[in-house]
Amino acid sequence: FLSLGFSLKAQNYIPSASNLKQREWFSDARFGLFIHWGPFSIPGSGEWVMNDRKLTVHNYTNLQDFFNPIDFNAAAYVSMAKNAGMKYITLITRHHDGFSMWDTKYSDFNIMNTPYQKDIVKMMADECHKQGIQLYLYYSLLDWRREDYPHETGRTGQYSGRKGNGDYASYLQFMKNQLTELLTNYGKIGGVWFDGHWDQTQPEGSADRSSRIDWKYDEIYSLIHKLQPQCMIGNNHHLTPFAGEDFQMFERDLPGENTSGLSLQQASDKLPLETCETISNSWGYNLSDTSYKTKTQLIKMLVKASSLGANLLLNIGPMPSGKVQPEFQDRLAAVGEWLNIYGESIYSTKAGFIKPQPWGSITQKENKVYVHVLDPKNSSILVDKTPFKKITKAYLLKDKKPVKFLSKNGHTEIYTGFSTEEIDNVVVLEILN
Ligand code: FHN
Repeated sequence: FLSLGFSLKAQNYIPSASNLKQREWFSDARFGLFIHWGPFSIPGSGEWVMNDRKLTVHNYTNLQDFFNPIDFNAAAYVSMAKNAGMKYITLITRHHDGFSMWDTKYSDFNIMNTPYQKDIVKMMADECHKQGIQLYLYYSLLDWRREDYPHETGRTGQYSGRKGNGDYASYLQFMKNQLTELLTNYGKIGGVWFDGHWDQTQPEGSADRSSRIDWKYDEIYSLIHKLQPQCMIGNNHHLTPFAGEDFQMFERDLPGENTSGLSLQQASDKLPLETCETISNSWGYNLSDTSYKTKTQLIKMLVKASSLGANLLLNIGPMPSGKVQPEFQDRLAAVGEWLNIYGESIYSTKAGFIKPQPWGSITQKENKVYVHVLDPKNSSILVDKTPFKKITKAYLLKDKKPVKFLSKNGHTEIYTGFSTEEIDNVVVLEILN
């Protein structure tokens, strides 16, 4: 039957104190690493290879025998993220192909049955806890292998050769069992990142966005919040957040923009926001995708996300061996170097009092307004409707060099002479409210 995908019981959700604290931590963190990696990386055609190449379950399962990521080093991954200035990692634990990256009792299609035989989630969790970075877990609601997933109503995974009509009660129990493992055996988890709800809805853009199945999110969400009350729940359903969710994500778009056609929903003014994007164009390792975003593009994206009050979750698709290609490593390191100087204007900031402008955007915290001049074409920048009484000081964040300004009747003009070489000329305005 048709349903929005959640039941009314979930409406009664009251986040715990630890959950509210975790939300605050998350909003302050601003920058995270998304990792799309698993046996789907082997063919080098992205994480949708099973569906795109119309592979049957029988044939796809062979990949399990080849997954042996001998170059994977959890400590190096976590250090790489930390050096990039990232505060959390969102790891694929199970993507749509149904492969589990941990030692699970509930599916044979898992990392322990590969030649590698080591629990990747455990290694990452241990290392994250050791190095003081938080771990979020991506978990697909959609499954292209299991017969009990309602594949007959799903929009994808139609070439798998599965029999039957699905059995959601059984599939739901399977997901609950796996989520219980993930939230019991790996220490503190910052959040769970669900994906795949859209498989059961009408295509993006259609008026009817209801779900063909009742996912019973109230049961899934309350289980998670019971096991780890602080654990934040986000669901990439591309819709207005459902009751029981703790953050809202936007895929390949900044909140309020809809260039990818996936983000028609309004940004919540109550929940923390996150926007996810990839460094190249693919999420999973893709041999033919060399469209790497430049460090300038990545930094501007991070600045714009922050100025809209959102985190940036930036993705890499490691190679099948576990090696992270130098194009990703270099760009992450470059953003980290930039954050070493400009981090103050990103971490723990709030959305700017105006939306991004052609010249750049604004972030703010306490008595400081950070004016990010990303495109200094004109000789001065006009900031309209400034909601403070007075500017007591204006200077460049980089070297504290004073910046000339004129502030009158709620309009502030900042005289530039800014460098066009700089990715972002950050002007700090110290203000009196
Ligand atoms: O189908 C997935 C895709 O492979 C990837 O994981 C992205 C990440 O946001 N989410 C889905 C598409 O909405």
